[in-house]
Amino acid sequence: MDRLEVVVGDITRLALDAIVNAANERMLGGGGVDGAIHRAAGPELLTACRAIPEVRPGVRCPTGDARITPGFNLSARYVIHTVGPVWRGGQEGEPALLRACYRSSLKLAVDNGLHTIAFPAISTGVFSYPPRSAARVATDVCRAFLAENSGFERIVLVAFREADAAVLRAEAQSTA
Ligand code: AR6
Repeated sequence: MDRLEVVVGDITRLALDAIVNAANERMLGGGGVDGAIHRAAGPELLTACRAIPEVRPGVRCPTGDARITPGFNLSARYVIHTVGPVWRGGQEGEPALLRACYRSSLKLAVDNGLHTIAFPAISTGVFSYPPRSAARVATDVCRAFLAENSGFERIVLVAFREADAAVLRAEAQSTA
């Protein structure tokens, strides 16, 4: 299915309707791809994140959920912030929560009339989710979504390094 692509590179450079941020529940920035997106978008992104109401103290976006802001200085029009699970061995609902990240981000894209989106490998950095299992979740959810949403044009899975891309491509092919 060629509407699902794997590319290697820096997600902040992509000119799509939305790029997805691997955020945390506070949504006030951090390291990894979150830090890169905030740096590239500029300080208005932090202001926009602060304006998102907390659902409970310190939580703007619960794990598995997603929120949308403009992209400001990015080439992408929007940033969809989602919060992946911290890997704690796999028996604490991590796969369902990671699936929920991809699903809620894609739903938010559709609800906002968007047609192209890029995802980083959510949870596979600081949050330690095993890359191969995470790649399986990402490709499964994206394929199922594209099958049900024929008008959606493009989902790009972004690998930061070539080794990560190989894992994603292997999963994308094995579920084709
Ligand atoms: N473009 C694409 N992918 C990237 C980029 C980039 N510019 N930079 C890193 N990656 P991580 P997480 C890859 O740690 O595990 C933050 O502090 C990276 O190689 O960014 O969900 C947040 O504030 C890895 O494959 O996100 C949270 O507190 C993937 O992005 C926490 O980290 C995800 O790594 C979230 O941890």
